[in-house]
Amino acid sequence: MTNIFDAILTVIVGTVTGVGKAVSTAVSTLQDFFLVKIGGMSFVILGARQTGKTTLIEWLRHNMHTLDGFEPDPTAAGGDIVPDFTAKVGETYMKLKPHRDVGGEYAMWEADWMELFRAAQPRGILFMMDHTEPHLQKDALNFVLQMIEDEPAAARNLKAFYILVNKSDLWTDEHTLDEIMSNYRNEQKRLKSQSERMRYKWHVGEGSLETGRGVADVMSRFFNAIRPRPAE
Ligand SMILES: Nc1nc2c(ncn2[C@@H]2O[C@H](COP(=O)(O)OP(=O)(O)OP(=O)(O)O)[C@@H](O)[C@H]2O)c(=O)[nH]1
Ligand SMILES: [Mg+2]
Repeated sequence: MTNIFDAILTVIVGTVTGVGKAVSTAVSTLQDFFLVKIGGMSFVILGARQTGKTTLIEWLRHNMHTLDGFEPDPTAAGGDIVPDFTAKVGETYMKLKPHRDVGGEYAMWEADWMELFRAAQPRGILFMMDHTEPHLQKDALNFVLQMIEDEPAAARNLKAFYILVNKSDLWTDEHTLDEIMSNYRNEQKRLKSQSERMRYKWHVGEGSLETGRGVADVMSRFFNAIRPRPAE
């Protein structure tokens, strides 16, 4: 088994006002400030195979610029190492430490996802989906909901569960988001009742990492939902 701490995305986050174009200076000032004032938080990116987890990390790494010619291979068991990077989401600068990017094949759920969840005790779960294979994605979503249920210690920091239905460039002409999500009615009911009981926010958003459409909006909302409130 790989060291599960390698699979955590740790984020240090904050808002900078009055920042001009000197992003690198701003980011280092911000890190000094927020490392002391706020500390870190963690979120995990889960989702069935080939839904865009690796692409999302790459897109954040490129400060949310659309990616040309990025053609990832499926992420293998144990994951891939990703170097640290900084990214800006909305007005929020982040230092991300994505030690490892985990894969979405069924065999990895029980092993990699479960241990990742226990070790990360994440503030946020970003669950990636697309318009294909509803049976498989339903299983993946139920697996995560059950994991939250079964692992209260790991779920205790959870503030937000966001679903991102990716690849809208491929489905938006034929389907609405509601049509796609109608395959997941029971799961959404389950998510709603669990979120009320455990007091986390949930949201379903859509976007395309291919064109960049919609994703920045979902990510800003997500980071806002999991951001620790600075001490008064
Ligand atoms: N058309 C389109 N393709 C996308 C989009 N986002 C990702 N892809 C493609 O979808 C495929 C899977 O993307 P990955 O990022 O590897 O998905 P993953 O979730 O990391 O996959 P696993 O590691 O196998 O679990 C790749 O060929 C991507 O180029 C999108 O918004 N639109
Ligand atoms: Mg991957």
